[in-house]
Amino acid sequence: MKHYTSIHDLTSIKETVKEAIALKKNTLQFQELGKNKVVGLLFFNNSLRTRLSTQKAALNLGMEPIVMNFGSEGWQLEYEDGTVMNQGKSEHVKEAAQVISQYCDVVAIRAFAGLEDKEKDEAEEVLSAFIKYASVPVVNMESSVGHPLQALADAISIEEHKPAKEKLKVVLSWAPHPRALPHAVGNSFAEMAIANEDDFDFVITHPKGYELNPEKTKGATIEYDQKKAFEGADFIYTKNWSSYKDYGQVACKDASWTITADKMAVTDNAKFMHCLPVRRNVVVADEVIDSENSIVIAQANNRTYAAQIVLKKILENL
Ligand code: AN0
Ligand code: CP
Repeated sequence: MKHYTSIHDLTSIKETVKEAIALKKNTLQFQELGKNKVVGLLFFNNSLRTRLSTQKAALNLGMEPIVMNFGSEGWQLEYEDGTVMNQGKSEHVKEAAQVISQYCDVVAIRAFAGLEDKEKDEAEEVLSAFIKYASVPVVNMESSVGHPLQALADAISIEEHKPAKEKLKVVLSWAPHPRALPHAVGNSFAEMAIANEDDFDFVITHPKGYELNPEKTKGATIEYDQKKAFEGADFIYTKNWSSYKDYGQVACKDASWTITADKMAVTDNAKFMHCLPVRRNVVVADEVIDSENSIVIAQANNRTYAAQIVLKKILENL
């Protein structure tokens, strides 16, 4: 594998999940693979899990992680070609990406959607510029439209916590949030779940008008009645996203979409999942996130092994 920008960069999600679970049993077995190799983690936005778990993954592989926060520490980058740079931006991504490639064997990038200009977000300005100008492999640590390391960790978590059933009912439920959030987590979870359609009966539930990009959800069942969607579910994956149609707007803050124990009661003893960070008692009630069925902490732990298996595949191909 060269770059990891989407879950579809994996030859097989199923095989990768198996490999990650095997890796978990002996996390330091590939220490030689990353020896004298550097991964540069570039953050254009905040992070807790991605930042720490990707560093941990690199250390487990014997790599040296170096981290830079562009939001507060880097020069402001210009992305447009041919601009007269006489405004706020100090450096063009053309130079920045080539320079960083001389210091790093792999570059990983977090750059959220701006949620103002749909076309610009869908063009993945930051991620694509690094793929274009960097001479080393690029890993997506949540871009405008995807969070494939999260989706891989989610797939690992489902495999580890699934009941013994032929087919699992996996539900992605929108929940309210005071701020406008990106579509990346929802998109990547949907892509992963749809790719697993032989094993998952995948349902997305959200208020009318909150449809994600239909290209990302082709093959999923959309159910506007949240309680109906929850019936018989094995996994409830919750996430807020802002409107896609009315791009970036918070059109609904309806508290009746919060995940509560009475909704979980209609599931088949479903596990509760969320990528974190989560706003308690807005997105999910304490009684659910603190319940035995909540696997959010185990899910966050799997971020390390998702990143580790991805970095391992990239190192093997250097
Ligand atoms: C981000 C999002 O919704 O994309 C990161 C989630 C991993 N969440 C927030 O900004 C709260
Ligand atoms: N789930 C996730 O990506 O968390 P962070 O934003 O804290 O990295």
